[in-house]
Amino acid sequence: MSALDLFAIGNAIIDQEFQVSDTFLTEQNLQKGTMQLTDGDTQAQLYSNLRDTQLYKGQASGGSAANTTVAFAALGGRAFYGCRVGQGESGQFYLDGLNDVGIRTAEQSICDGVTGTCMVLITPDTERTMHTYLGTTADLSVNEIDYTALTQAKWLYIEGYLSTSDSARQAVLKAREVAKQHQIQVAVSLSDPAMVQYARTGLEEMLAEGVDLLFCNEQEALMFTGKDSIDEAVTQLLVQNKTVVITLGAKGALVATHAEKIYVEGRKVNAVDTNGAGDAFAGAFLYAIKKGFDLEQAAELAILISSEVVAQFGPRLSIDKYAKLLKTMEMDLA
Ligand code: 26A
Repeated sequence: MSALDLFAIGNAIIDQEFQVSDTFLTEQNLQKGTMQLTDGDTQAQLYSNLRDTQLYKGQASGGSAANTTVAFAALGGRAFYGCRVGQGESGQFYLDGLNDVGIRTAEQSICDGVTGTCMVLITPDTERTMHTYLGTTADLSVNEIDYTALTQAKWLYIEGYLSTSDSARQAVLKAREVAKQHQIQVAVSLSDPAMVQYARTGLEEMLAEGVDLLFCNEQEALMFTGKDSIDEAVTQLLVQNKTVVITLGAKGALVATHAEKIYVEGRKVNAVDTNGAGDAFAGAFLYAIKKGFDLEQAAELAILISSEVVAQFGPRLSIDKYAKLLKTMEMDLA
């Protein structure tokens, strides 16, 4: 039996969350709903403006694939996170956030440089705008990945966000090679419309001949395929990928394979912050698959967990909440 259910590779980023006004975004030349990459000095200036004028909601470990892995582990899965953090307090805070949920990390994850930081700005319409300084995670490479641990996993999960970094892409390509040799299933998330727009070649390289499970949202699916409708986009994505899962925000999700297309409705919640909803969705979906749920049930669990993420601040739920929600669903199924 595999000792690990999931080996994920992704950026290590600490989120600083603020509730901001629309005017603030305009003043700072930030485009709502986007993720923008920046340098350390520019981010420090923005942080100082934020602290002076906007409402600080706190610090949380983020990083898209890490949020996914946390949901997966908190639901009961055995997981490993391959990442790169800086030495010192921030890096330790970041790894502790993973290890506390039982996620294993490699010693070689701690490197020179500073841990990545993301300013997550939440406007009153619950939309999130991100301003990311990658720091040392930009240099994530084959050296930080424990490929021996990977051989013990059933699934490899890769975030599309890695597509901008040459060294991270090399790490991903090697991981895919190992996955192929060991019959490990592969899941990839397209991560962000900005990646589809600006790092398409890198994404295509990471997707290679297709994957077992592809996660994306509506906008990413349309942009990536160049199609006008979700139906056409799905057909195109299924040419190379076995299962495609498209999140549709409040409308729910669509799961498609060559054999079937399943729409699962969203749940009505009092939304306050959409940050990390897609990440939690992927983690819960993967966990449900591992647990033997069918695709529809997997989407239902994923929607249940991600709708709770939307109803609170920050990309992760308190740890005991994931398993409680799973129990509720299992009781409904019984
Ligand atoms: C390469 N970039 C820009 C990123 C990210 C990122 N995760 C990986 N790579 N920029 C922001 N995030 C994370 O996305 C989560 C929400 O989906 C943030 O840390 C946030 O927790």
